[in-house]
Amino acid sequence: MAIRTVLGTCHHDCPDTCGWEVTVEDGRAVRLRGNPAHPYSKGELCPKVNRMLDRVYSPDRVLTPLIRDGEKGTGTFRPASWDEALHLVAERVGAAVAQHGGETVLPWGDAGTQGSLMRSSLDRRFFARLGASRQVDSLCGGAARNATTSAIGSPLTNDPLDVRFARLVLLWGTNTRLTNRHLWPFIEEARGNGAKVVVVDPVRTVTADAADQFIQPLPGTDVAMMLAMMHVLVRDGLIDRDYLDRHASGFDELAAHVAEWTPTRASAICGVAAGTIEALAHDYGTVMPTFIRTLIGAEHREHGAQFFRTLLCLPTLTGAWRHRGGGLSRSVGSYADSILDDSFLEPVEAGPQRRGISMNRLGWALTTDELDPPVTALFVWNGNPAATVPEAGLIARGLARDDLFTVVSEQFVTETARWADVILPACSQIEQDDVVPAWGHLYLGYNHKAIEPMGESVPNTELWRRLSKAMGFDDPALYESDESILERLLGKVDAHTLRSDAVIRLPLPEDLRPYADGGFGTPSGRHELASPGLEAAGRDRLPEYHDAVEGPRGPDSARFPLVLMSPKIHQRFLNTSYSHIDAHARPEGGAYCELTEGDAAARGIADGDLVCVFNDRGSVVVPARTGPDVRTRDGMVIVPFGWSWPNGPTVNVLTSSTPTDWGGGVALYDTLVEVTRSESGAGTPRN
Ligand SMILES: Nc1nc2c(c(=O)[nH]1)N[C@H]1C(S)=C(S)[C@@H](COP(=O)(O)OP(=O)(O)OC[C@H]3O[C@@H](n4cnc5c(=O)[nH]c(N)nc54)[C@H](O)[C@@H]3O)O[C@H]1N2
Ligand SMILES: Nc1nc2c(c(=O)[nH]1)N[C@H]1C(S)=C(S)[C@@H](COP(=O)(O)OP(=O)(O)OC[C@H]3O[C@@H](n4cnc5c(=O)[nH]c(N)nc54)[C@H](O)[C@@H]3O)O[C@H]1N2
Ligand code: SF4
Ligand SMILES: [Mo]
Repeated sequence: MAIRTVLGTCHHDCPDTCGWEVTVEDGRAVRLRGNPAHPYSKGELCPKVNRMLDRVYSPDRVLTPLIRDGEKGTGTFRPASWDEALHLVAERVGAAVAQHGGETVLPWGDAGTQGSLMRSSLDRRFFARLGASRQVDSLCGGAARNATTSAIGSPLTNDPLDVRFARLVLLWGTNTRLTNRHLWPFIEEARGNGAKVVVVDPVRTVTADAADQFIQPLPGTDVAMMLAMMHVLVRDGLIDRDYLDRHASGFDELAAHVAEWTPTRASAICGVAAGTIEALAHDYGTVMPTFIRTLIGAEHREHGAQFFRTLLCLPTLTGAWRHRGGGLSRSVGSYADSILDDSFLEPVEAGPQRRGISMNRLGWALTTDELDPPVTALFVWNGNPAATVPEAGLIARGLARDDLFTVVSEQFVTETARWADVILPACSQIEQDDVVPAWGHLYLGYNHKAIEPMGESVPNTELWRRLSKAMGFDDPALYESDESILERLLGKVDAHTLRSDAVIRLPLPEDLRPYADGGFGTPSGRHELASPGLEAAGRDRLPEYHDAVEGPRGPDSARFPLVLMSPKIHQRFLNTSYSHIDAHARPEGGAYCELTEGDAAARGIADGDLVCVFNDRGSVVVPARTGPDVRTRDGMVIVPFGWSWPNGPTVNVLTSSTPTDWGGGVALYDTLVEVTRSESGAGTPRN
């Protein structure tokens, strides 16, 4: 029997980018476990990926091309050969382009795999050659990156692993123990050395349960709390004058502004006691070093950019950037971006720029009559937008259009693939080579193919090559090999060690404190606390609190008085991935609506009752969860994100697609709903 061990790297859209090893016996993967030599994940994976082989060998895998063989959306398909499927795609897409022009084609791809080759490479050239519309904006990360770059001139922040040197850790809008679980041991290490861990989150998460202190503001109100913290820091002289003099500007203006923001004023907005805000500010201003960790959650808000911009002021006021274990850390993907330069994959645009369509407004794009040309051909890969993008009811209505031709590259018949005209089978990560940058640490992973592609599935790069050929395109750049792309991508790293160990640290200093001695990326090199640049761009010159329109004080709050939080909360799902696999879905127990006893009693709802959660966009019907230990607070309900066909309702039929304040992101957590008891029936999208 031939037994091999193959090193690889997890591809999921997760900050941890763990290293794994696959044991292969006679060509079949029999075991997948953590690579103990990986310096960050240290041999541990997670409850999702520990069982990934169930997914690889699932009887539900799509293993041949499938062509629709019934009404759209019914999930009725027949197997076909690649030749037949590609021929159909070329014919239908060719006709759409001939009738409407290339921009009638809309690409929609996300981070279902984070590998550089499979996430986004030849697709860019393929769609440029087609003259397709460009996919713009981001469901994840874009708002925070824009905000950080606008505020301090660069997307870069501190190495998350430096949290181990901290004495005060603020986990602000991140659910570390669930979403970034391999960082938790580094936080425990800090704790072992005496650090205090504070969680700030509107939801009492599993991370909050493990913290020394939990602060639960009303959703979307953190900026008021941060302004009041700055009020206390300035009032009580807990600031680093020397750092401010040398590396910031606009301090006096900011100080005058926050003088108005007493903890009492902020408390009335954020629902956190004034004394709690005072004490937190005191801790922040006196303990050293203080490390703020944040990720994605708080960007999904109407004022998501303002959150990041304001938070970044705190370490500048106290000079916390100076210290190892101080400062602020969010996604660190931009470090890898600057080292794996993939700009060679961007084709030079001939002629006028192709129009951009926001990936966050897919429902609008598929149903509006404002677009000329209309979208009549859609390609989806690396994502499940019918379940993961807000206004899912509108998306379903768009996908149902007879005059829309939809191609989905997938491993499974997802909620989105169910609407396809053609499904093309995609490899799983253990069936393909790739290099995988991380956004939760500074290591780069290599993924060696462990088994041959299952059935007729292909890696995404091969998909784009086949589509190019079917369309009759002859530019050689469309057919560049994986080896050639990898060689160009890896020019600045030790590719030999990367391949042999499957992990290397990015070539960056061990002690990475980007702003220890100033050096902000602004034109002045200073952190412009009062920002002329932002003002010129039509943004607030100073950090400001704004109510959300779709928030508790917005115009619709009388009809829909409850804020809906729809966070990732499941141990066994990764966004919607795995939610359709029974072995993962069953232990998660089903979707639900969690609400406080007060909000439940006011509506005559008891624990376990079936309830309808609704707004003008749609509704879902799920059991209520209530009791003394709920994770929410009055005025806020939780319906978890992650469920999708066939095991659960898509919460995104309810969520808002309002863009975030400075663009690029989407405010899906600023959504208002009402909840009533429901005697029966399934929810319906109203769009
Ligand atoms: N098990 C599991 N792990 C995952 C995922 C998964 O689906 N399942 N998804 C992965 C992906 S794609 C991502 S982007 C990361 C995300 O990682 P995180 O950003 O850590 O996770 P989120 O749940 O998006 O948001 C974190 C927290 O932000 C809180 N939040 C929302 N609004 C506000 C606010 O206004 N103020 C404050 N203070 N907090 C707020 C939410 O309640 C939530 O608990 O997780 C990754 N890891
Ligand atoms: N209500 C609500 N909505 C949210 C969020 C939330 O917290 N609440 N979170 C948002 C966030 S942060 C994110 S990142 C998005 C995630 O949204 P999506 O990216 O749409 O997430 P997934 O459901 O994980 O879909 C990934 C798909 O890619 C497929 N895939 C994996 N590998 C490959 C491959 O190699 N090739 C191809 N062709 N396909 C592959 C998988 O089978 C899977 O179906 O959702 C967002 N939507
Ligand atoms: S999903 Fe995240 S935590 Fe799980 S193995 Fe992959 S990278 Fe690690
Ligand atoms: Mo994400």
